[in-house]
Amino acid sequence: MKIVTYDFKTSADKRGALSAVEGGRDIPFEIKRVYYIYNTKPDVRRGCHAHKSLKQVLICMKGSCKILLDDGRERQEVRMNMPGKGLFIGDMVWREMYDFSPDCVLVVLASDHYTEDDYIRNHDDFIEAANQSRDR
Ligand code: T46
Repeated sequence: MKIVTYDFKTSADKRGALSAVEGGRDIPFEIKRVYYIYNTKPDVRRGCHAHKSLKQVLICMKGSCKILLDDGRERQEVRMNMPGKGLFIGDMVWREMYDFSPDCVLVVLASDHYTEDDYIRNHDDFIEAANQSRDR
């Protein structure tokens, strides 16, 4: 599985750092929703689902966490700890987020509004759907 990441334009000087993310330029979809995950408790695992059509870019604004990506054939772990970097997660990719540092703030840019209908929350159902979409 090819892991796609983006390095956002970052300006750092003696005052600190500023990273910029521009819709229509830096993100491969129109951003329709932004949400953020924070105050995560120790030893929790979030995500554990795939999306039928949603595409997202995850940015770890503060702290660190790990993301497991599973396309039904391969699984890869990505460590997130740089606010100037984005991780693309396409449709039909199972994701799990874990090992959150207590200060972790994970911002997500999403290609569509929230709807529970887009989630596949059972891993066996995901494998079946991933195999079917590959056979098509
Ligand atoms: C994803 C990973 C990276 C909303 O009301 N609006 C929203 O936009 C979202 C994302 C969630 N919610 C509600 C639904 C649940 O009652 O917030 C609650 C927690 O959501 P969930 O358990 O799905 O959160 P995570 O961290 O397991 O997964 C989230 C996203 O849902 C998911 O799309 O890819 O972050």
